[in-house]
Amino acid sequence: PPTIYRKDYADPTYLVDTVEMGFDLEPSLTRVATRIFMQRNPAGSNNEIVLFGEELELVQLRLNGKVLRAADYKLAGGVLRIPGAPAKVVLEIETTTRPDRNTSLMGLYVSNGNFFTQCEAEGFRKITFFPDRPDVMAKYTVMLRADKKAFPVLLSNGNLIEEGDLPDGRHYAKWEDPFKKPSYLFALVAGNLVCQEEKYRLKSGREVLLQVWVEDGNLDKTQHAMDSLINSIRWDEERFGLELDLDRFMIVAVGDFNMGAMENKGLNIFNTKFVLANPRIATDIDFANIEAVVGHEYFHNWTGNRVTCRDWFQLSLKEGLTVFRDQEFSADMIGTDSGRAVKRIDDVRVLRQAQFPEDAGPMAHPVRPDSFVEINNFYTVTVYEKGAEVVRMYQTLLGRDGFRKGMDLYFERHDGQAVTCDDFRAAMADAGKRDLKQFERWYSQSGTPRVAAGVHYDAKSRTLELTLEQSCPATPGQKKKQPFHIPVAVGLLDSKGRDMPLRLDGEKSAAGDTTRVLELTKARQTFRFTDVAEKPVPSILRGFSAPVVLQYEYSDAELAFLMAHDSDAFNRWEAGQRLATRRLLKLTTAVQAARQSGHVVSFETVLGNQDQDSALSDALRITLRDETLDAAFRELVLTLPSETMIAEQMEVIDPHAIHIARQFMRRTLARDLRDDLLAAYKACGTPGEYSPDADASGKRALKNVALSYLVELDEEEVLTLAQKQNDEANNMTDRLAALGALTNSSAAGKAAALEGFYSEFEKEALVIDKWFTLQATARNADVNTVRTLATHPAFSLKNPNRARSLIFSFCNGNPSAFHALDGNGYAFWAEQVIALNGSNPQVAARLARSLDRWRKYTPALQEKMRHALQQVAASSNLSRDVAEVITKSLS
Ligand code: HT7
Ligand code: ZN
Repeated sequence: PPTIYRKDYADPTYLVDTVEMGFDLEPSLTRVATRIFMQRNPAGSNNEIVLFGEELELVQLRLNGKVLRAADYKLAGGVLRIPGAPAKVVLEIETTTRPDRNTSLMGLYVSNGNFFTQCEAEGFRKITFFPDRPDVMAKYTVMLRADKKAFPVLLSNGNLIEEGDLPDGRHYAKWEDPFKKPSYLFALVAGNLVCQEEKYRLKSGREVLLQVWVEDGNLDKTQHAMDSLINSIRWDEERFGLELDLDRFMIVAVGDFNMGAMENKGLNIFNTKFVLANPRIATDIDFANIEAVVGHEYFHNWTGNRVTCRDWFQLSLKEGLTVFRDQEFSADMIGTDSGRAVKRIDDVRVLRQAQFPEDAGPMAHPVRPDSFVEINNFYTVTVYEKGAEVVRMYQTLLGRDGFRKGMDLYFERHDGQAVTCDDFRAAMADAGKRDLKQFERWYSQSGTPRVAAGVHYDAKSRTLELTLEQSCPATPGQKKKQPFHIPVAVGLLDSKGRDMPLRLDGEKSAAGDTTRVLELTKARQTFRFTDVAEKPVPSILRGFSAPVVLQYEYSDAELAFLMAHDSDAFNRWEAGQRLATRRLLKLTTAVQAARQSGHVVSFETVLGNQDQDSALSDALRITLRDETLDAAFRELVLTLPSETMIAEQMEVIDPHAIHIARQFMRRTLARDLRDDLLAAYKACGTPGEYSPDADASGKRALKNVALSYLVELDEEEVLTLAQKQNDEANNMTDRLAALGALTNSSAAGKAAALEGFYSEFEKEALVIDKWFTLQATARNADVNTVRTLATHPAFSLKNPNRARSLIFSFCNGNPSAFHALDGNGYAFWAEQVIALNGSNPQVAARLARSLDRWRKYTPALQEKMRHALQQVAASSNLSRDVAEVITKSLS
C-alpha cells in the first residue's frame, strides 16, 4: 500500500458549500442520495473533481442535471475523478451500502439492531462518494427515512427541522446543521433508543437541550454522563470563554465501537464504556474516565470542530489540545492542589507507560507525523498524550493568562477554518510576544529527550550551578536531533526540607516563587543560583514540566528526603518511584544471576539474601502514616512501577525476571508494612453511601491497594477480609478489588467468587468485560486460561470491548504469561491478529502493536516473536492497517 506524505499536501480542487443527503435506512441495503453544491477552488491546481468512495455500489452520478456515463469519469482504487468540470457544480450521487455486513465499524453500521456511523478519519467515504478530507467544510441537511417500529428514533447533526410519517409504516426526520463542518464530523443514529434529557441555561441566558441516548433498560446509568456534560459546558465557559454554539447537544451510547467516543457535531457517539455508570456496575476509575471522555468530546466542539485540521498530519492540533483541555477539566473538577497533583501523576503514568515505549520503538513518529500508510494507525499516544504535553508546555512557558490569550487569538484568527499545528504555535507566539521557532521541534522530532542534570555547590560563594544537558535517541528516519526548547521547573530544598528562595545570577533579588521555570534551549546550559545559604537538594522537573527523561544521580537518602519533604507533590511521588525502580532493577539482576548460576532452589531465598535494605519500606511507612496527605496520593506512592515501566528501564527486557522481582518486593513490603497496611485498610474502609468524588474514591483506592498487598501474605485473617469485602461491597470498585485480591490469592473461595460475580452481572456487558479482564491478567493465568475463556459463550471477537477485555488484556497486561518461554503466547497473538484482520482491521492493527518492540527482548524471546510476526506478515488479505504495523515492526 502507498505511503502518504505530509509534504505532498495540495489544496482541494473543489470546495463544497452545501450538502443534501437522503437516507433510506434498511440494515441489509441502505440507499443514499447525495447532492453536493461545489465550486472550483481558486487555490486548487486544476478542474478535476476528486471524490473518495469505498465499499459502495454506485447507482447513478449526475453533474448539473446530466447523467454521467462511465466514460465521463474514472473510478479506480477508491477514487472517483471527474475531469474538466465547470466552475460551479451540482453533483448528485446515488449509492447503496450494506450496514449489517459492516464489521469494520467505520462508515454506516448496525450494532444490536440500531444504525450508527463513525466517519473519522475516513469513514464518510463508506457512506457516499465525497471529497472526504478535513479541509473541505460544508453545511449539511440530512433526511432520514426508516421503518417507524424498528427505528423510532432518527438523529443526525444540528437541529431537527421536520419530522413525520410516511406510507408503509415508515417515518422521516430532517436535520440541519447550521455550522460548516468537515465530513468526518457527520453522524446519524437510528434505532430503538431512549433518552435522559435536561434543559440547561448558558451564562448568556440561552437555554439548550441536553440528551443522553441509550438502549432501553439503561436509563439508570446516564446521570453521571449528564452531570459530566453539564460540568464540561460550564467549565469551558469559565476557563476559556467558549460557549456551546448549538441549541441541542446529544450523546448516544453504542456497544460496538472501535475507540472511546466521537465528537460529531452536536451528536457525539460514545462507546457504552464511557457513558453508562452507576455504583453497581462502574468503578471509581470508570466514573473518572466518563467525566474525562464526556469533557473531551464536548471540548472538541471548539478545538476540532469550529477550528479543525487542514489534513490528518495535523491531528494533534485537535487531539493534543483537547486532551490537555480534558486533563485540566478533570483537575479543576477535583479542585484541590493535592487533587490536581494526583491527576497530574495519573496522566504522566499513562504517558510513561504507553507513549515513552512508542517513542522508543519502530512505530515512533513525531507529534505531527511526516507520513503514514493508514491514518487510523496514527491515533496514537504520541499524537494524543505527548501532544497534550506539548500544549501544556505552552502554558508552562507563557503562564496561564498568556496561554488563554493565545487561545483567544487562535479562535479570533481561525474560527471556521481548517488549519495546522504551525497556526496554533503562531497564535501562542504572537499572543505571548515570544519567539517559539525552536519549539517547532516538539512537532517535528520524534523520540523522548533525555535531560541530564548535574549540580555543583560552592559554599564559599554561596552559589549553585545547575548544568542541564539534553540529547535525544535516534528514531526511525531521524538519526540526528536538534536541541528542543524545554521548560525545566526547578526548586531547591534546604536541609529541613523547606523551599529555598531562588535568585538567578544577575537578578537583583530572589523572586517570590520558589519554583523557577528554566528554559533549556541549547545542548548544554548552566544556570547559576546565587545567595544559596546551604547545599540544597534539587527538585528538578517539578510537575513534570516537559515530556523528557530526567537523569540525575540522587542518593537513596536524597530520594527518601524528597519523598518526605518536597513541596511539589509530583516530585515527591517521583522520588518514591525512583527509589523503588532502583531496587526493582537490582532485584531483577539478582534473579537473572541466580537463574544463570543454574541451582536456584527458591528465588525467595536468593532475593531475601540480597535485599536487606529497608530504605523503601521506611519511606513508604512514613507516607502511609501521614494523614495530612490525601489517601489518593498515598495510594499512588504505594503503587510500585508496573512491570512494563521496569522493562522500559532495561537494556534487554526479561519479563520473567521482572515479574519475580516485583512480586518479591510486593511480598517484602507487605511483610514490612503489615500493621500499617491493615490500619490504613480499616481507617478507609467504612462503606457509607457511594459517591465517586475524589475524597471517597481516594480512600477506596488506598484501602484496596492495602488489601492487594496484604493478600500477598496469604494469612487467613486477610483472606477473610477480602472474602467479606467481596460479599458485602456496595459498589463495583470494592467488589472488583476484592474479587481481584481473592483471584490472586490461595483463598479457597476464589472459584465460587468468580462464578458468583458472573451470574450476578451476566446481563451487564461492561461488567462481564471486567470479569474477562480480571482472569486474563490474573497471576496464575496462562495462554490456556485465555484460550478457554475465548470459548465462553459470552466471548465474541467481533465486539471490540470484549476483544479488548480478554485478548488485549492478556497480551498487554499480563507480560510474564504472554511472554511465556515456549512462545505459545505469541502463537495465540498471531491467530487473533489474523482473525481480527478479517473483520475489523483497525482493532486488529491495535493488537498487532503488542509485539512491535520485539527487538528489546531476550534473544530467545525475540526469535519466537519474529516468527509470530512473520506468520502474520505471510497471511493473505492483510489490511493496510495491519500490514503497516507488521512491516514497520519487522523493518
Ligand atoms: N476524534 C475521535 C477519534 C475516533 C476515531 C478515529 C478512528 C476510528 C474510530 C474513531 N472513533 C473515534 C475520538 C477523540 O479523540 O475524541
Ligand atoms: Zn479527541
